[in-house]
Amino acid sequence: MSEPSIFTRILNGDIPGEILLDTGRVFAIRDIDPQAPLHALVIPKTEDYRDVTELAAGDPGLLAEMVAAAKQLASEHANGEYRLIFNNGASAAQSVFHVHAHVLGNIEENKLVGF
Ligand code: DGP
Repeated sequence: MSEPSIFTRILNGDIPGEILLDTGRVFAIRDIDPQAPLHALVIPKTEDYRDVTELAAGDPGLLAEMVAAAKQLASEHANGEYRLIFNNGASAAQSVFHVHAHVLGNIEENKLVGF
């Protein structure tokens, strides 16, 4: 068994983190290095999928649950609009290989981050 991911350790309460949402199969935390007033990470509880390509092939329903969670976060913490980013692979800026979506909201005009 490999070590639990940093996100699983936050979910389990082993390291601190602000859990914003828990829908059963999906949870959300605030990003430690926010790039917008709302910057959350939506994460499936399973670590079976490294990235969104694997998730879309293996469990598209779970991917749809992630999108629904992103919308809920944007409604609760922003004006309902949101930017959704999946980094896929180290050369595409992915650093945690437990699939997650970045949800950004309330982005100031001309402050679009490039990650
Ligand atoms: P990515 O580069 O797409 O794999 O995104 C990983 C994100 O995870 C990155 O934006 C920072 C965030 N992150 C890493 N470690 C922690 C942590 O310990 N706590 C929280 N809240 N976020 C973390």
